[in-house]
Amino acid sequence: MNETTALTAPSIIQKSERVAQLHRYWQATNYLGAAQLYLRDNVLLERPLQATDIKPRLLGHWGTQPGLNLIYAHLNRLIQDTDANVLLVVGPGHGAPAILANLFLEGTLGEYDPVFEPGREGLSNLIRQFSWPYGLASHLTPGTPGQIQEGGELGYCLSHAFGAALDNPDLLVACVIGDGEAETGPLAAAWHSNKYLNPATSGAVLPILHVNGYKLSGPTIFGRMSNDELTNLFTGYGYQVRIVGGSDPMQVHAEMWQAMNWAHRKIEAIQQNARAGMLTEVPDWPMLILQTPKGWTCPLTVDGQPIENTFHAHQLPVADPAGKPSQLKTLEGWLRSYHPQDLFDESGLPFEDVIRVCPADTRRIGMNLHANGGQCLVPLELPAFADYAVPVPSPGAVSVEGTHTLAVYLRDVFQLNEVARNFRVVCPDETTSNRMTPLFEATGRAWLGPMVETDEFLAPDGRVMEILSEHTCQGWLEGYLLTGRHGLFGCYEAFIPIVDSMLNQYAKWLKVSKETPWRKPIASLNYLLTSHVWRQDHNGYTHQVPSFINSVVAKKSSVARVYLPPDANCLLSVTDHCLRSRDYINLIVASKASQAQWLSIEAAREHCSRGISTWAWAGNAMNHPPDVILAAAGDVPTNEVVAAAAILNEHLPNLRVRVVNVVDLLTIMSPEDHPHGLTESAFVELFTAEKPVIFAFHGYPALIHELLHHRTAPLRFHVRGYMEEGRTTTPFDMLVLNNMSRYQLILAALERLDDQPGVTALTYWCHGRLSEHAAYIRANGQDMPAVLDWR
Ligand SMILES: Cc1ncc(C[n+]2csc(CCOP(=O)(O)OP(=O)(O)O)c2C)c(N)n1
Ligand SMILES: [Mg+2]
Repeated sequence: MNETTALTAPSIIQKSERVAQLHRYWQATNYLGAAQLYLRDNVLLERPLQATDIKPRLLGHWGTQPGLNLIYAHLNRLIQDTDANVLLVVGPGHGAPAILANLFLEGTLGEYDPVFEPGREGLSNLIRQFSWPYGLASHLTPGTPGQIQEGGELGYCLSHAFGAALDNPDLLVACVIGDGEAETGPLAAAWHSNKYLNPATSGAVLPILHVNGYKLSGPTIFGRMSNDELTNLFTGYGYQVRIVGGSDPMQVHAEMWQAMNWAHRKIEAIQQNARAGMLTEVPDWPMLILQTPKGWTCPLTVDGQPIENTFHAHQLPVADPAGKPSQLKTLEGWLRSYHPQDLFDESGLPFEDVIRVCPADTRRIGMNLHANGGQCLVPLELPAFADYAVPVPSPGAVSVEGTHTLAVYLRDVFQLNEVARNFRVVCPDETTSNRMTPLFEATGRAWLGPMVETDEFLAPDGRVMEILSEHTCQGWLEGYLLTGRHGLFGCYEAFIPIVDSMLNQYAKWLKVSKETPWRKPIASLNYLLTSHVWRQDHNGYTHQVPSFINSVVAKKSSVARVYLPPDANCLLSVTDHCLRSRDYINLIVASKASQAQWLSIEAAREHCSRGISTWAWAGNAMNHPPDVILAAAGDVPTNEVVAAAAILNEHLPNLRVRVVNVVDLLTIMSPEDHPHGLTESAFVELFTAEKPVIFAFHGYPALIHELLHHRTAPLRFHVRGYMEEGRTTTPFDMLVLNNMSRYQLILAALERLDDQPGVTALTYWCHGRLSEHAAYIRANGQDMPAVLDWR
């Protein structure tokens, strides 16, 4: 659409009149934003401002607000003129009062919560409830209509925006990035998302870098770069850059109006070209850089100190209006500078022309369907996982690479959902290494950049998203899930803690979403961690980090789930379950190495649905009470426990050993602590009330003690796991180094048994084996045959 048609679209009002209206709207949002920070009464300044009108606790941020309001106003105008379907992602989520002010004026806030309906009462509620205990939060939250991120922790808006745009061809995701935020590593990496977004099949992202010059108490790097430097940098990233800047509102409005039209036209041209089959390279998507003063329109100085356009404007330009009469006057002058009486009538409603820039109905930003992703969720069509089963004639009879088996199943998930286009895998370039190459029989690796003959599996429309940035992988997937689609994050176990902090924020989002009545359930965030701590044959100590389990377990029990499938059939069952689940963070840890298989697919289904069960075939207690219990959680620990039980049975046939396997880790927690926790009676049925339990765990042993805290007689649980002992060595030596080899598990059991014939001999035998192992690997460079050939 060109400028002329844009002008005639909604009405015949002259552009200058519309700019004036847009400005009045901006003034109204600025007024409401500032008022939210300070006022508990006299919200429209109908009488002189008094100290008692000021909130007792002043919280919140002003500095980012005028820029956010300006962007929102101009997006509204663009939507009116083009009918664009705009999802707004706001990096500086600390500017919540600005976004709330816009949602209030467009009416959506009141539609979600009648307490904020337009009118005097709603307006008072908005202003009073901001930052009030149990009122509106000082950051964006899942309770904010139209939003898919809180922005509390900075750095993720751009990857979220790209994740939201994927496979949403009609969506325009406008993304406001703070200039401080743009200094973060995750944000810096996310610029490259343009190499993955196919304009033929996906929507567009319009990045708007909000250069107000300052972060919290210092200048920003971007704020002190010249326009040439900025243009060169972002041109190098592949964007067409347009800079809008100034401190004269009317000039900025005029430039921003044009810039928005320019960006929209560029986006349309890129999409039309690609959709006509003419995509040949990474499109040069438009981006805007908005340079306006931090805290724009607040007092220039307060008590002689410069405020506007300095870092002092970040939070509260006027720090103590209730305590200092001079500051009360300054605040009143500032608030009155917006002329609230000219913006709102006596009933507290905005004058009609003030909100004429707001789009109608579902085009309002607060009403964007995709922001409440559960509303657009189409369940995945999943193949019957049993069709992919590994035949297991008897426990341990065959060995396979579990992730390869799973990849064949996931390949068909891609195929079955090819038309719905609602499933993606993200991964920091490890899909092949993780033995998941079968995925590429169904789809490619997304890639719009240049390709050479020796590349493998690259495709402009690939659904496996590989970038060596765990942050970007996580951000894309979050954006994709939050807008109602499905996915899986495949990652080396050692490097997933890079996104630990993103996990924290996402878990908080999910918890609060579940408590927000209008948020519909979305597909769970599924992690598949392979290449795990116990099988780092060629990477060694740096790649041995099982700490992500601790991170997930620490999250609210309503969202955290941890699965340690002991073999490929269990991995299939668990993954099928996770892909069907909603609103959880599912952590699956499974080795990519070839491993013994234990359960038939029927037995795997049964075991996984219980989450924990006795493996009668692996022990010898049958229906009798056991003398000792060997428990395992994790594929490698399972192998050791099964081996230890077999050796015990061979050497001490009268000793009753029970083997318990844990696939759903949190079943061992008490039901008061986690919804998956077994009842105490079921727990005692498995572990007895007093017998010793030797527990081999995939991760750090202290975690199991923590999880068992409320269980019957927890001190009889003796946990072995990773103790930060590692190096480049054999797989079995890793177990020995960490005291979790079969021989050490047996020794741990024997220590806790009453003396009985054979115990001393077996103790000597185990020590002998350990000495033999130490000598053997040093001499031969691999594990001894007794271990390698054991079935
Ligand atoms: C990752 C992260 N580090 C630090 C902070 C603390 N913090 C909150 S706001 C802010 C400054 C943000 O500056 P900018 O992105 O430029 O936003 P604006 O100027 O628009 O307020 C900082 C450092 C944070 N929220 N997230
Ligand atoms: Mg800034």
